[in-house]
Amino acid sequence: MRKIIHCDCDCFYAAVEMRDDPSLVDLPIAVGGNRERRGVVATCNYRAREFGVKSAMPTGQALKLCPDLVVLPTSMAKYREAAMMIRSIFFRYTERVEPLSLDEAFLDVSDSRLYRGSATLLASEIRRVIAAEVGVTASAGIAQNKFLAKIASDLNKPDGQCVITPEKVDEFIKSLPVTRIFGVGEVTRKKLKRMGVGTCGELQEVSLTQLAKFFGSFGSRLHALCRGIDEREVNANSRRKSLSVERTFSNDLVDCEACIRRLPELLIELRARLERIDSDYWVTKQVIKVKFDNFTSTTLERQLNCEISLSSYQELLFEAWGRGARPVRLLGLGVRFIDHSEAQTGSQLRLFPR
Ligand code: DCP
Ligand code: MG
Repeated sequence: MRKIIHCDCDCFYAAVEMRDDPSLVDLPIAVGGNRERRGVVATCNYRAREFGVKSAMPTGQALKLCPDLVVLPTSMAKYREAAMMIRSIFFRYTERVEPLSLDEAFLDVSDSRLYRGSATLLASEIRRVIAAEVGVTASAGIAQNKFLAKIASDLNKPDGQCVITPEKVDEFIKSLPVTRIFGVGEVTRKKLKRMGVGTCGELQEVSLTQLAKFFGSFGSRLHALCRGIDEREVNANSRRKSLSVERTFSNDLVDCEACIRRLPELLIELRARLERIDSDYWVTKQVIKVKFDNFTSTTLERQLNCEISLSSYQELLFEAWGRGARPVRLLGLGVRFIDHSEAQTGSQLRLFPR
């Protein structure tokens, strides 16, 4: 039986800002772009969340919900520094650390002898050290696999932790909404709903054959996850090869121009995601994905000569759209990476903008 800890900082960017200016602690604060420039909230503290403010919300809307909201610009260098300190704390306890983004990671502590092998006590210790040395709080989930640990870390946020012991898994998973399964987005959720499935318990009633028929290879993964089974290793060397954001539109975009109009918002989202991963990734390609109303899809990628830019996504989109030339239900925007540590001195490689 493995022991996995998923550790995730609480309102991370906002927590760093509150640490550096304690007068902010009791105020509702958000970090992100300002209203005038039509920015979005990257995150906000828990005080602001009481007003309904949340990540990815336009700052203008956040200020309507919470007129006293203090909006601070992002200071990525500071967040990165805090993130690196946190990461080095993880490595004191195990080498098997898999960072997911700046503020979260999986730790496989199966072999740890500290605290007589109690992952629960180990998680509290790690959280205590992070608070003492970095000055921000983190929450943790402890379970036998990554899937359950990640869900658990959300349950007692902020500054809390939750253990799902092996004997509790069956009971826990039964009532879990299927939307908590990574990869179950709006489209899958609706499909499942039509099948009468809303929870993992209900999903367990659907046969593997049926799931494979409806969801292809994702079907067998659903079959396992809804039973709390997840064999994925904590992979300390895993490197991302790509990153993308995509959106399915409730109304199809009628033509190429309508698609192009949606690019800026997707690009903002992509840039924010890029900032949250390590800085030693080099972007080598820009990728665009278009899914048409007849469910055919096409992707197009292009080597990057300089920074990622709206104009080159526009060009790619224009070309990709031309392959189907019909209404579009989904647009995706992405990049491919080369790992900095493997990177040769290629003339076409550039670090993405910060
Ligand atoms: N972030 C962002 N844009 C988003 C989501 C997050 O820029 N749409 C940034 C700001 C967050 C950080 O990434 O501080 C970590 O993301 P989390 O999803 O872990 O959110 P928080 O740590 O802010 O809050 P929580 O306490 O819910 O984990
Ligand atoms: Mg977090």
